[in-house]
Order: sequence, then structure tokens, then C-alpha cells
Amino acid sequence: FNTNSMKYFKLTFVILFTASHLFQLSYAQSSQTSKRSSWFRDARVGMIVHWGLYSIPAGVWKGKQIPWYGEWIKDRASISDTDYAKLASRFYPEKFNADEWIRTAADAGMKYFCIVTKHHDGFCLWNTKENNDWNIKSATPFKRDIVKELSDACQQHGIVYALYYSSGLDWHYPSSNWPSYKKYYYNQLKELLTNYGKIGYLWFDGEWTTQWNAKEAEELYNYVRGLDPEIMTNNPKKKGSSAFGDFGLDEENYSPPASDFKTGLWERDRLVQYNTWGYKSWEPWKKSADLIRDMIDAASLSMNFCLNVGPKADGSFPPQALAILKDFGRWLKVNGEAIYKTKGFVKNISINFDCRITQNTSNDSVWYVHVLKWPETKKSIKITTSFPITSVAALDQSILMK
Ligand code: JFZ
Repeated sequence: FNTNSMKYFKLTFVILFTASHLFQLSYAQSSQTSKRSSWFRDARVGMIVHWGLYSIPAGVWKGKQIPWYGEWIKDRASISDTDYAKLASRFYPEKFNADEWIRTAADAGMKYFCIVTKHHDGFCLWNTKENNDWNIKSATPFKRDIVKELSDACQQHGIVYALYYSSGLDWHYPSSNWPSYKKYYYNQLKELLTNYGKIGYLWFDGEWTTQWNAKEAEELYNYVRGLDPEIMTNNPKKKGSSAFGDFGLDEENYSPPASDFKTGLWERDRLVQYNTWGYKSWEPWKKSADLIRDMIDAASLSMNFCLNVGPKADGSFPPQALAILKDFGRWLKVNGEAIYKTKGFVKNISINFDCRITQNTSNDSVWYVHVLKWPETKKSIKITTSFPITSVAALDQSILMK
């Protein structure tokens, strides 16, 4: 090398590095305002469903209540591969009706619907060609392609369809053999992104596993955007961050600090039962009012709110979940204007009460004040603004939250 070629080499290297860095940044930044994410920013409310073989034991194994997430029961109760595989031959959800599920979601005010296509147990809810012994078609007597039926129903009801996929963690396909696993899961993602209609976002999971790293995550993101340039994904490097990919997740039990929500797009996920995403027969249920307050708080931080429901093994929604969904529907029917197509982080308004404020995205001069707990009779709510208010109106006279 003479000094000239050395300089040239170094310079080339620096330029390439900067370029790829800028490329990622422009992806991340553009998603906050781009047309690609407009459905996500407008929607504000969605639903995610964890449903699979783990819904059969529903949190109980050999007569014992197994703590923690129901979808983790194979791990938490140390169930052998053989015993777990036996669940597949029992999976026959005779009450499953995609149209009914999506109608229920739409009536509850949900604008998007995410299905767990493959959780950590590796079992696939669609007819994959990549896995011949461990999918709904090959391993269960049910045989119907659930991912397809839900896709059709979402299209029918005008609901955005989204997919969760455990990319980093698979107890069935040994991800310890990374090159082989990678080929396998890349092919599966291609199936999911080509055969199931328009997909709003892909939710990756399992980024804490040993084989996972930043390079794999970036490659994955570019691969998926290559298959569908319009798609959004959560951050495949770290779920609880919006620094990469298109949005970050504020998952129950794993909330990032509130200051993080100021940049990037976010989805807050909350559970209808405590400590489980998959249905558990014995886990207590939350109150609708608390979940609705969570949703309002999310909207006031410009975040989406996604409600998780775990259907029963027979394909029906538990009655407690249906009651919560009904409350969401009733509330959003009256107050939806203050949630959908709004933004948060409203400045220049202060209130002497426990309130959250949202602002109409298409009309900046409309604000919504959400009173989380209605004041006792004699107290009054004082709103102070740095600008004159021309009119004040209530969206609702009767109050659901007691
Ligand atoms: C993961 C899954 O393990 C869980 O079963 C569920 O599907 C949920 C949506 O995602 O749960 C985790 C696990 C680890 C973290 C967050 C969520 N984490 O370390 O931030």
C-alpha cells in the first residue's frame, strides 16, 4: 500500500458505514410521519390474540396450577416434547369462527387485529410448507388454515391484519443450529408475507436469545421490507425501544421508562387477565375501567393501545373477555372521537385534576380532556390554557367508569 491508496481505502470504508447508518436512520425516522405508518397512527386501538396448543392445558398441568404466562407452560411445567406433541392431536376448536372473532373485535372498536402465528413452542397456525410435522394442517385433526381464515375476515370487516411471529425463540426447531433455523424462518416469513393478503405489521419476538444479535436484526428488517416495502415491524433488536424498526412495544411487565415514549412510534400492550397472554382457567380478570384508563393514558402519550385476549381451546372467547370487549365497544362508540386519529403530548393546557389530554390530528384547534376520575359534586375542574377557548362540549353525559 502507498499512503494514497490507504487514504482512499479508509475514506471508502467511512462512507459506506455512514451510508448504511443513514439508511437505517431514515427508515426509523420516516416511519413516524410516513404514509406507510398512517394506518397505525390513525388506528390507536387494536387487539392481539395468543392462541395455540397451550390453550388446551390453560395454565394447569397434571392437576397443578402453573404460574406465569400460559403460553410458556411447556417450559414452566417442564413438559416433554412427546407429551406436548400429544396436545396437537387434541386440538379441534369446533367453535372457531374467524368472522365472529373479527366482528367481535370490530364491535369493540378495534381497528387492527394481530394473531400469534407461531409462538415459542414453534407450532404454526398456518399451513406451512416449511414444517411438516408441527403445524395446524399436518399435526391436528382440525386442519384448517387459521391465519388464512382470519386474513379473509379482516378484509371483510375493514380491519388491518397484523402478525406476531417468534423469530428468535423456537423450542421445536433447534435455533441453536442458526444457519439452518435462519433458512427455515426466512422461508416461513416469505409464506406469511405473500399468501395472506395485506399485512399491517409484523411483530418479532425472542430477541433476548443467544443467537440473536443486532446484525441479524438489521438483516431481518431489510429482508422483510424487501418482501413488502409497505409493512411495519416492531424493533427486532429490542422490543421495548423504538430506536430501530418502526415502533417500540410497551408490554405489560416490561414497560420502558415513560420518557422513552417521546420519540418514535409505540404500541402499549395490556392483558385482560393478569400474568398471561394465552388463556388460563384460574387467572383473575382485570376490570374494564382500568383497561380503558390505560388506553386513554396511551393515547395521551401518542401511543397505540393493543388489548390481548386468549381464546379458549374450543375457539370461543371466554365470557369475561367478551364482557371487557363489550365495554370497550360501548365506551369507544361514544368517546372514540377523542382516541382515534388523535395525538398526545399536548402542551399549553393545564388542569387541576387527574386528566389526560389528546388533540385532533387533522384539526389542531380541537382538544379532548379525559377526566379519569369524575370529581365529587362540589369540586370543579379548572382548565388553564395559554390561548382563548371558544367552546366546550362533553362527548358523553353518562359515565361508564365508576
Ligand atoms: C414475550 C413472550 O415470551 C410472551 O409469551 C408473549 O408472547 C409476549 C407478547 O412476548 O414476552 C416477553 C419476554 C421478554 C420481554 C418482553 C416480553 N423482555 O425481556 O422485554
